[in-house]
Amino acid sequence: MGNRRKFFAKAMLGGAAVMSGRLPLGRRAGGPMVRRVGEPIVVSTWDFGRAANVGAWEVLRKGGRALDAVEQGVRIPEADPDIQTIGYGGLPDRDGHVTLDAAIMDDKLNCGSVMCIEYIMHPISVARLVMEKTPHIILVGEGALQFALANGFKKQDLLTPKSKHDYEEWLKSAHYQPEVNIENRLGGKYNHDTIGMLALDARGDLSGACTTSGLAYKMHGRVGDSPVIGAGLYVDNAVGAATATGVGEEVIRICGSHLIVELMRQGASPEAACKEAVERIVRRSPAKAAAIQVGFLALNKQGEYGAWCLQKGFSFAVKSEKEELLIAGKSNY
Ligand code: SD4
Repeated sequence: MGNRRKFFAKAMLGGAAVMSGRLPLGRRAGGPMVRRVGEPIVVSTWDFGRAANVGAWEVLRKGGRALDAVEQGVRIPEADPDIQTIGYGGLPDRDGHVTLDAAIMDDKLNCGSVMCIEYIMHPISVARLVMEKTPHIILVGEGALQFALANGFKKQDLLTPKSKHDYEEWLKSAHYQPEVNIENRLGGKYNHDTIGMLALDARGDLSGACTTSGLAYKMHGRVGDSPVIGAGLYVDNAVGAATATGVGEEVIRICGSHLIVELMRQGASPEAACKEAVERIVRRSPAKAAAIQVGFLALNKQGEYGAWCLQKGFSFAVKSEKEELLIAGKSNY
């Protein structure tokens, strides 16, 4: 069996016990071993997380900060024109604007985010500057763009010919319905969505980053969960970190990432905490939950990681000194 298939198989095996509901919160469902302090690790959402993790690892392996690692890591998919869900090449909103959301959070509850920013390839770096250079946490739209330009970012057209073409095709029916794994159906090179990345550095400090072009063909001005601190991303250096992907409205409703960190604080494993967050979404509306995708990924202070999602098809990538994995997220459906 190839490595990739082996890892997927392992993930599915571990899932059987959890899905049967026999494990209460706080018990570990198999999962990776606890690592020693000083062993860095990075985890991130979807297949494109593998390439992003390599960028983050360059920082971590030299003893760099988790904060620098997550920024460097997610800049890789932000700059990739073939990824139609993040940064340059992202699919536009229904009016043809590529609007980006991003958030970053460090080990001291410092955080920064930009919402609905246009023309800037690396919103994550703007979010970091909001965190470090302003008394604020969030800048939106035109104000975020002005701030970026004043700080030396270049204004660029982010709509690639491929995304323009797909948008024009979509305009023919202009039917708006967030679909499960929609980008896969649109024939994108990568199967989905937002990158959320969480890292633990050699000092034992955690940070996280989350960046996206949001749901394709959303209403102009719509902001998802990704730049909302506590929804798409949350980091508490005493406990752990979590991030989200999928239909952001459902993640915001339950303050998904913050919820997961609080569940880990009470003793839940990363996977069990992610599963409980998904189940809150299901409990609210089983019918709706069956038709959308949401996935959560978490990393705790000990370097243990776990994920859970609504639908099959979510993957997450892991990189440490010892491991380089792509793992299938366990799911409800
Ligand atoms: C959003 N959570 O804007 C993001 C996008 C995403 O699957 O991950 N879609 O709602």
